[in-house]
Amino acid sequence: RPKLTGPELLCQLKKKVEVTTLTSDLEPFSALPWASQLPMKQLTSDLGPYKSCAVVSSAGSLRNSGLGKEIDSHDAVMRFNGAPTSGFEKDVGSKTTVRLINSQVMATDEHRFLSSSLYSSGVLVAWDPAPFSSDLTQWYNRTDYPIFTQYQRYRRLHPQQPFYILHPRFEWQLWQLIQDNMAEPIQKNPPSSGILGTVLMMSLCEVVHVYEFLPSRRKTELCHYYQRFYDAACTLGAYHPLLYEKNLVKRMNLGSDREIYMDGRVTLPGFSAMNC
Ligand code: NCC
Repeated sequence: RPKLTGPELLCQLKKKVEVTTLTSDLEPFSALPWASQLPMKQLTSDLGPYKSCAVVSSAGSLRNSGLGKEIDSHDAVMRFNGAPTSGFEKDVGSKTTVRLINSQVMATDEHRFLSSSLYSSGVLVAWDPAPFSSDLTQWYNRTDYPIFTQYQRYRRLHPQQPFYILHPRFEWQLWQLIQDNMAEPIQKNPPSSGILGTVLMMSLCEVVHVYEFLPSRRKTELCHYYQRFYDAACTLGAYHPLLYEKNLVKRMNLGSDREIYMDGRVTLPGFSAMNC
């Protein structure tokens, strides 16, 4: 199989991976009593389009980056899981337009998902590592973490806040694209929140800047910019095919290697701005 160029990869991504969310009319959810809590429309038809967007990884290398102003200058900013802005504004900014969270964050006590104000601003998007090619009923009856009970609880507490759930098909379409472009077999676990969110923003924005997903000169074993916890696996991956995701993003980057090295910044075109 020939190795695709950056532009070819981008076009394949646009063609093969569709950002899909659960809607209230989707089976089997439509038959459930709480189905009306799900949005009526797709995230991609409710949100944007934006001109310029920032995706802020939670990497420890954001510490002392001074990127806050630059990040906030974008029209929309995506953050992940429990990543805070308060106290870290200089390095990560303060604007949050979309927060992508995994089901573990929704369901484990330490994150205080139902009570913390961290989650109550902006648009929420949640995902759960669904089994590969499982149908929705199978997944619903056996989610990794109780994403649906927590979703219903949260929606009752915050009925006005937009809150979407990613369709597992999107996770596995992206996983397949990563696998199709790697020489070796990769682990059959869904891609990380970081790459899921990057592709989500590519479908909403003309241009997407991703910060410290590809580590800069500040590369560190510090896992998150907001916690004193050290583990190189946070940057290199263990459960997620993170190294392969990063390889792909490196190939798709429109910016220079120097921008990665100095600022940890990658520049990707939005789907609407691509001529495929
Ligand atoms: O760590 P996490 O991700 O919340 O980080 C969000 C995304 O930023 C990128 N990242 C992060 C740290 C780092 N040093 N380098 C990076 O490139 C990754 O793309 C990452 O996806 C997740 O993907 O949802 C993840 O969530 C955590 C954890 O569940 C939450 O932080 C809540 O505590 C996972 N950690 C564990 O399960 C222990 C992590 O594997 C992936």
